[in-house]
Amino acid sequence: MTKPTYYITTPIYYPNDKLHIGHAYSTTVADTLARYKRLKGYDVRFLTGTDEHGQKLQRKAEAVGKTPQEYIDGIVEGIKKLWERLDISYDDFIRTTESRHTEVVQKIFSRLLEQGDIYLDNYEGWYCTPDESFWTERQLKDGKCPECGGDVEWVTEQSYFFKMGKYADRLIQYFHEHPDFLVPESRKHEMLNNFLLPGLEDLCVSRTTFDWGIPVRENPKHVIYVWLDALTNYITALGYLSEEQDLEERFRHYWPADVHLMSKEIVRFHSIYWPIILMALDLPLPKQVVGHGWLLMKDGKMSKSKGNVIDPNQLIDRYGADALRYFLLREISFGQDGVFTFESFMDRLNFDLANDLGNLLHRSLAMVNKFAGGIIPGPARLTELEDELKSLVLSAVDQTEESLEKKEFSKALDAIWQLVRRGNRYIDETAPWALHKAGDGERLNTVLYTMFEVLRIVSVLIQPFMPKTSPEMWKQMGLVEGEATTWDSARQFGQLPEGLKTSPGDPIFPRLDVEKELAALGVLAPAAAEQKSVKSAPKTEQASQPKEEGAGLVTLIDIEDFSKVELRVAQVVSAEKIEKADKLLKLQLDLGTETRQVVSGIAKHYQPEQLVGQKVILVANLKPVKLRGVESHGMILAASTGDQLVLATVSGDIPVGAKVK
Ligand code: ME8
Repeated sequence: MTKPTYYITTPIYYPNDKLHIGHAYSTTVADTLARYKRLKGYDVRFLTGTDEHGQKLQRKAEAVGKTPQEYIDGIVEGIKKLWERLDISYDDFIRTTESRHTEVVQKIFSRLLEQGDIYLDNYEGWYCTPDESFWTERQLKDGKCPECGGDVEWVTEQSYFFKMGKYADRLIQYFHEHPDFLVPESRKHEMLNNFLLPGLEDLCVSRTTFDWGIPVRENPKHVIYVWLDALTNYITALGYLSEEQDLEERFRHYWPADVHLMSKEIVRFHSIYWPIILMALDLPLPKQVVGHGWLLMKDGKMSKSKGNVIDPNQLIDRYGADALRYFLLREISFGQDGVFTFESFMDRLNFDLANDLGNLLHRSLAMVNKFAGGIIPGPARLTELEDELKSLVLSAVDQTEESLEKKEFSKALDAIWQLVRRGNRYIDETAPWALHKAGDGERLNTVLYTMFEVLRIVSVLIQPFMPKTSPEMWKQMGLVEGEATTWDSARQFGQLPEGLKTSPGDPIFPRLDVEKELAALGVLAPAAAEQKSVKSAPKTEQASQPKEEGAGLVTLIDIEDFSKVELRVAQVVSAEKIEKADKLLKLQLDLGTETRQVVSGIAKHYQPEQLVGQKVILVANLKPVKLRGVESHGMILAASTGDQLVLATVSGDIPVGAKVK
């Protein structure tokens, strides 16, 4: 049986500088999808590359006294190295200066010229060099480029133009007939309302004011302007119009693309100009264009001039590729903008990776070593507890797949982490040390086996996200790749072979001292970090001193203290009473990127069914605690006086996960 194909692309990045974590984000997302589809049995083609022409690059190279090609070659080497370090499993890396691209772009241009889609005219308008974009007077914002806010130049020159308007109606119809063509939905409305429906202007596709580009064969003083050159990489890399028959066949095999991935600022080029170019070439359109959000810093978008650019290499050097991949995929709600802070990065590493996953592996290894000579025993009789775990496994696999299909990476990881956390609780509940002491060997064997079976299933499910961690876990568990590590094996509880000889290694994710790390990364000066840790010592003592309510003593805090508290809007998905705790309710809250369990002392004031659907305010960064044996991760806010208590709820149309400030 032939495998279904899956062709996924990232943008081809400008090699004018080293790439930052924003670029790493797009590429990691594409890689995760490519890996997932491969595991699901698809014939995957994953393309990335570099967009090497244009005035910006030419100027940059001149500024450092190099030829454009010399300059670019150095940067591209660094980009390829970065992708290798980040375990990006691309099948092809296209460079637009390669002849397999330039020659085909010339053929495409000639064909479009011949069939009258491209014509020669004069151009006058505002041009933004960094963005390689033309703007009309009306589109400028305070005389500056509306995209990057930079200076624009008035340009008058002879140019070739593409008749975009000719295909606009067909494209509008295509948008309507293919509701999944452009996601998220909001970007579709923006494209229709801002560009397609008001009427498309023809697109300038050649320039004469610089020569670092692909010459127009019919008129070589023109070079092909960057978007026609850049977008066509998605077909030239496959072998479109190649004279080699197997390459042309490869093109027919994989085209149309399943997903073109990028962030929102270039959605216009991919969802309007690119489909129109394809229509003019009589080629099928890509199945989906996906425009994700931006990774921002606290002070806005990353930019060299602000000096807030984060080099992914710096994080990989210190924490490994999987830590960075996990953070990017887990922290950002796909499609929306997300803010990178070192603090949130450290928190994810400490809580999710060290405390949850790392801990589950290492305590399991330590126990099998202590109680079973390092050999994973076979299970005896399974009890209700193991049956419950089995059904959680199935729902975790379902949810992971469903979320990956919808590109909801954070939700997929949340589903896997529910299993990781349940695994840790299983150990607490079954207390293998007590079983050992009591000499209950049968039950102990079942528990030890089950712990490792959960670990095996987790290791299988995290493969697309964290490709180095899975094999490392297998190594320490004594599992050979291919043996109970296929994607489908995650659904089959009990596949872990008995008698595996474990070999514990270093902790997969050691716990970090946040302040030391921040100092090492240059976020905090070392002296300040030291002072901070000294100062923070008595804090717990202070906190433990009882404070009298209403005693009239108000502690003043500054805005920095307040900003440590992360308040978010969360929606109650379910609520239930907790046995033998008449004041407590157990709530499941939807935070957009994850589901949180919170125990709240409101049972005397609210019936569970009253709460479902309410949008409440959650203190999201409280350390998890157990209340009457039930884990609570966060606290919801309420106003109270005497016997009265009213929950702080949010009215109005605000999405879950929104910050309360
Ligand atoms: O636009 N957050 O190249 P480029 C998230 N050559 N993603 C980000 C990001 C951020 N802060 N910054 C960059 C180009 N990206 C053209 C593309 S395609 C035919 C030609 C990612 O080097 C994101 O995917 O400016 C964005 O679309 C891309 O890098 C822009 O890369």
